[in-house]
Formats: sequence, C-alpha cells, structure tokens
Amino acid sequence: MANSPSFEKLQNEITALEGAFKDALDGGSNAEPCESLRIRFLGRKGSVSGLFKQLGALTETERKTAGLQINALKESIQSALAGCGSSENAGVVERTFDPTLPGDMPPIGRYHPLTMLLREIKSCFRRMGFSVADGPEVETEYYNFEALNIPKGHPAREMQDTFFISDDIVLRTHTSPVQIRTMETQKPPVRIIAPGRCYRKDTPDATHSPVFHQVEGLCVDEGITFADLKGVILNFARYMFGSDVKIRFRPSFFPFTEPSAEYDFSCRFCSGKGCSVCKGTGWVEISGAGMVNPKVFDYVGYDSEKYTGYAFGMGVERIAMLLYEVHDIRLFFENDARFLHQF
Ligand code: 2NL
Repeated sequence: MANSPSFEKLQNEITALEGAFKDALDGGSNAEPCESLRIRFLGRKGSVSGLFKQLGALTETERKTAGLQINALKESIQSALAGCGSSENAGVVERTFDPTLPGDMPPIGRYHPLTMLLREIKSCFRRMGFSVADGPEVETEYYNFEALNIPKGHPAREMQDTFFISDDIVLRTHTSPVQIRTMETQKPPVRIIAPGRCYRKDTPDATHSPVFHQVEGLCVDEGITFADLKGVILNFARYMFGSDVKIRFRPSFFPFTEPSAEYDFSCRFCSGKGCSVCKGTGWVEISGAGMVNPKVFDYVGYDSEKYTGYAFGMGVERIAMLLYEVHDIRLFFENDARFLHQF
C-alpha cells in the first residue's frame, strides 16, 4: 500500500530537522548557546514537538513508524545536549557538589587494648631504668628450657603443653629466652623487660588462650636483692592500679629462680574485703618472681659469685582483664569490633 502524502512530508521534515540540528551543533564560532538550542529543538513549541503534532494525520501503521523515528531523533538531540549545560529545569543552576554539607568522616581505627596496655607497662618500666628487649617467637629447646634449668622430664617440657615445630624447635612458652639471649651478649649490669607473644597448648576457655602475652623482667648487677624486686613490683602495681594497692609475696618454686615466689595484688574490686573476683581472699594472683638461679648464670657465662639478680613474669591479658573488667580472655583474640571499640 502506498504511503500517504502527509507521511512523505513528515519523512522529509524528520531528515531535514536531523540535518538542521547537526548544523546548529557544528556552528563553529557562530555556535548557538546550548540553552537556546534546547529551547529551539526540544521546547514545548520547538521543532520536535512540531513533528509529533503531525502524527495525527497519518494512518495507524504510518504513525507507528514515524513515531519511533521522531522519538529516536528526540533522544539523540537530548543526549547531544546533555553534556552541554542544558537542563530539564531551565533556570535552576545544576550543582553536583554542595560545599555546605558536613564531610564524611573516614572510619578511624584504634590500637588493640593489649597494645595500649603493653605500651603503658613498657612506659612504667622505662621510667624505672629498664630497656625493652625482644627476640624470636620460634625458639630452640635450649633457649626455651635448657638454659633456664628446666631439665628433660620436667612437666613444663611435655609434648602436651608445648607447640613443637620439629624435634628441638618450639614456639616459645615464655619470653625468658629473650633474657637468656640478652645475657649471652651483654655483661652486667642488665636491666631489661621482655614483652611479647607466647604459646601454650591449652584448650581455650575463659582464662586460657593458646596465644597470650607476657612481660618478663630481669635485673642483674652486684648486690641486687629480693628487696629490689619488691620495690620494683610495688612501683609497678601502683602505676597500674593506683597508690592504694598492696602487694604480697608467697613462697613458690621455679627451676630458674631460687628463692621463688608468687606475687599478688590486693583486689581492687572489693579493696581487700573479699568478692567474686578474688574468690573471697582479698588478693588476686599476678604471677611469679624470684632471684635468678645461679645455674642460669652458669649457662650464660655470668660469674654467680660476683653477681645476683631478680627476675619476674606477668601475664598481660590477666592484667588487662583486671583493669578493664573483662571476664573472658578469648575476647582479646576474636577481634569483634563491638568489643574493640569500647577501649
Ligand atoms: C611464672 C612467672 C617467671 C621468671 C619468670 C626468669 C627469666 C630468667 C631467669 C630467671 Cl632469664 N627467671 N623469669 C622468673 C620467675 C617467674 O614467670 O609464673 N612463670 C612460670
């Protein structure tokens, strides 16, 4: 069936308008401003609108074909003008950046509570004249046990307590090897603390973690006594828990110290009256300490006739749990942000 004259006329006008728009866009130095182009071609009384008005005079099939053509032309003009400052809301200045809005705060991280506590502990001992030493976490049996006078067959050396890497290589079970290594390379006087990560084959529960942190201290010189040890521990206790805290030492046994003691701090939750944290005793156990066993001095080549020294240990998680009132050690290692953000 032949097309109607109105359809032929509209076809010509569509082609003409396409050309006219291209010419207007490529106008060179006589280029028309975008807004004026938009009004001329896309405005309510513009050229494209004029084309749509002619659809009414066409047959149904012609209207379909021409409608699609005009729509396509309209879209191509719209997209050509999109990048050129034209706007559907003429007169409204388009802003993609509002300088008056408050900025987005970047999420800010923080130190792990154990890191913060370790820094405080180090700072306390630095003030008392100690240096901070470190060493490997993977150790030989010699440094972890032998040189500390822990003989073969001692329960601490059993397979079920220690992570073995191979026959005589272990994950250190305390930071004492750092102190042995320091004594091997440094003559007295020695005043160091050895903070760091340690490993023991424990099944995790509220008070046990196979990974934990320890700070050990060592002081060796001529004339060092147990009284020096008590002074340093008391100073540390006051620094961490306040000037009212009391300390006590109970006799104990370790192969690497003689005499040996375990030391307690007075319970800060009940001020010594007795509560659930101290199980009614008024005291909470911190760790062990003592005078360095002369056999250890023999291993590192120190003259045990000339020098004496004290050593002590402490569990960092244990102190953190008392300070921050955390009742499950595993929380320090799960890295749940809801826990960490409280510090
Ligand atoms: C604990 C507390 C302690 C030491 C660690 C030590 C280190 C050297 C020599 C002598 Cl190099 N002693 N460290 C001393 C007493 C206690 O740790 O309860 N350990 C089982």
